[in-house]
Amino acid sequence: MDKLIITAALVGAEATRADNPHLPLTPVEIAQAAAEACAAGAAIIHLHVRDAQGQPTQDVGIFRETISLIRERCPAIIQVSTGGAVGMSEAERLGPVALHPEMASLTTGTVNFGDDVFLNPLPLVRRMASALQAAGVKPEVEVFDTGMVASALRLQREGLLSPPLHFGLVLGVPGGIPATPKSLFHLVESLPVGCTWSVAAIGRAQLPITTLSILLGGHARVGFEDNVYYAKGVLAQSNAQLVARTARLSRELGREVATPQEARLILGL
Ligand code: KMH
Ligand code: ZN
Repeated sequence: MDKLIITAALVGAEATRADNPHLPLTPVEIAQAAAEACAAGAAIIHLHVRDAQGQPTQDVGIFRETISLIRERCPAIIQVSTGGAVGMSEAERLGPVALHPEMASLTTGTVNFGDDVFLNPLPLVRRMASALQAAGVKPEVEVFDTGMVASALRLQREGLLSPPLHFGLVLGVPGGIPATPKSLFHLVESLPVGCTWSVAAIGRAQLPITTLSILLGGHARVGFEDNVYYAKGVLAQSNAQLVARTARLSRELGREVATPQEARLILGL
């Protein structure tokens, strides 16, 4: 097995300070959280940013400032979100790709997202994949449900995604694939030979499902975007606390944790 690549999803678009008062919101807070997460074992920062009101935004200036502050503080791989928040336009979502980050997320299908719809019709996904290719940015194919793996393979056949693909399997979004071991086994069985894959799970499923990924040879994503609790009824103190637990568990299970530089080699960056 490769060393474990831990991704820290620090803020996302949905969590609020009411959910967890330690949620980082400003560029400086996000950069500080990134540095702490990196020191605790994270190799990738999955990056969303917020505006001055704490609302999700894909503003290029805020991304630029945040990325620059992160780079001053740590060597983590930066993976910008192109999902943004539900309802954002294609142009907004693609905004941070202009900054040529090393990676960007790319969701390959539409999914119910709680009471909302995270809309990703295939023509839109094709245009976004093409934009990532043109910018030389490695996609993490975000999979919220089974059909999204098949759609990614279709885009690969069309030449819009280049193998080896890297997948981010996100389990437990209300409307997406449930966060169960059976669902994870099913997704993993449907992945193409030679790909790399990381697992995220929402809420209380984050700990058991990412731990299962460590055992199965996948990578793991943790952080406030997906879960703000450390244990039942106990809020996490920081993203780094969640990263540190994942790193500790992995080492206890006999799997070393990748540095950002080792992760670059594993992912072919
Ligand atoms: N906030 C979700 C609607 C991504 O970052 O690419 C989409 C999302 C996926 O978080
Ligand atoms: Zn995200």
